[in-house]
Amino acid sequence: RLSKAMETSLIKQMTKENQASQIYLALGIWADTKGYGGVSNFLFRHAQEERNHMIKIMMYILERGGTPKVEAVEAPKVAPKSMTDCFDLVLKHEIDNTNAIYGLVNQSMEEKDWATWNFAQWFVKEQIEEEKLALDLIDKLKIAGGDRASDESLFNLDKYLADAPDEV
Ligand code: OFO
Repeated sequence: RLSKAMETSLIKQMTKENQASQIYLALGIWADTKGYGGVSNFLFRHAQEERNHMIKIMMYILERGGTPKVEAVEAPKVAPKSMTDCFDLVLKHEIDNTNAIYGLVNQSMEEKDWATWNFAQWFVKEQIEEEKLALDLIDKLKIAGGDRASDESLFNLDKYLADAPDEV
């Protein structure tokens, strides 16, 4: 059974995933209004993924005899100045989330809650993927010419992201 402290931390992480989902939606809206339908489609799909992460934690809390809570999330304050800025925000956000996951791993070790430790490993692995994805985006944009990329290369990047396969 989950300790009260662990239940609280897991609920906090649920909220963080929900917040992440909103941030990706906001970034996706920004990309769409700038005419990058492929990037926005990619970000919207990622928003869905973050929501799935929230649900995954919710189900785990229930499974372990705890009571999850759906908390309020702040309206995302993201206003990218450029595509580079947009992708930098994605990376910064994912690094911040990785740190939060490490916090859960530390707590589970301190409490010798091996079930939660095991559960959190899925997220540790997922964060490797998510950071890699964000770094890839930044690299691809750099290759395309960064903020001075030609319309054609941004068009190609946009198309590439529209077709990028979904992850878990
Ligand atoms: Fe983007 O990550 Fe959830 O956990």
